[in-house]
Amino acid sequence: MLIGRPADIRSSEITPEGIYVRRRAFLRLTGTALLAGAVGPALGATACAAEELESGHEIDQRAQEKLTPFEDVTTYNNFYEFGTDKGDPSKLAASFKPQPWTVRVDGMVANPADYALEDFVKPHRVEERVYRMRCVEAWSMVIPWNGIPLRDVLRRVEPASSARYVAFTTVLRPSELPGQRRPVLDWPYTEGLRLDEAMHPLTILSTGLYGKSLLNQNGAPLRLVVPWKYGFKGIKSIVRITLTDREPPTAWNKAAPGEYGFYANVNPTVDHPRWSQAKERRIGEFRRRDTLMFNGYGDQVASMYSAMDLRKHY
Ligand SMILES: Nc1nc2c(c(=O)[nH]1)N[C@H]1C(S)=C(S)[C@@H](COP(=O)(O)O)O[C@H]1N2
Ligand SMILES: [Mo]
Repeated sequence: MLIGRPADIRSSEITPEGIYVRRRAFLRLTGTALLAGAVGPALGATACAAEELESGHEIDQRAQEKLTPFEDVTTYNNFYEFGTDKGDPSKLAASFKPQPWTVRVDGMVANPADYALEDFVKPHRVEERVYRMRCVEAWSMVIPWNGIPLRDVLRRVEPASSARYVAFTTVLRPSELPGQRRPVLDWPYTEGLRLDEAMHPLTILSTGLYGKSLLNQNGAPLRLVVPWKYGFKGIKSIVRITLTDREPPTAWNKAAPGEYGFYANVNPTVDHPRWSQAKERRIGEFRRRDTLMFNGYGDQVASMYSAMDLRKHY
């Protein structure tokens, strides 16, 4: 059952972490799931999961991974617009104003427009996706996102047949984003995907996590989530989405092209010049884990890269 936008969900209806943990197996088996928030449907989902598990359904070992606690997801962040320390965003983000918010869709599309965020999200089902997230700095989390598939949005604006890439731009607002007053990156932060990556069903635009609207430090009110890529591809606080026929410049690639490629697929066999990518530290755990090819989503995404040398296109 799908309810509305996370913003519509009353705090009394927010699913507590314990219920999220019990719903996990079901979420993995279906790949996506039900709305965020309401406890009734969540319990229904748990019952379904139990039935499927007892009937001997194949269980993905990785389904046993625990969700990263809300506290860690919202206080250990990379969002350089607020500063370069992991604790800066949660400390400095309170004065940022994520509403009202407008998203410009332009470039090679049949329907370019400036959308009020509500209108942008409203036509789409807000789904919950529990994704493993992997930062290029070799730490990882498991996060229950709420969002809409990017491909639903793109189909609605109708990319031209000549479009091959999607470019994204973060808001430029140095008065509220103190990090933008210093030339740490070439502001505003930009990112991009190839059109097939953008249309992949795993790729979402997130509006919330743990059934609540995104907090500013996580990229309110709208950010990209691409679970098989390093975290820096997940651009936050998006104000513009542009369809183009050229690979768009991206903030980290411009800053250090030898360290951050355009593709940035999680790959334990291709090291970053400063960090091995073979293992990762799951936030909240002590022993390091092996990093999985494509962050564990290879069955679903590897075919998009079969003709590419992933050492060259890192
Ligand atoms: N605009 C913007 N988006 C950004 C970043 C940033 O500094 N600015 N950091 C990226 C990096 S490196 C990571 S790992 C993720 C972290 O997202 P989280 O803090 O919600 O976990 O956001 C990505 N999106
Ligand atoms: Mo990152």
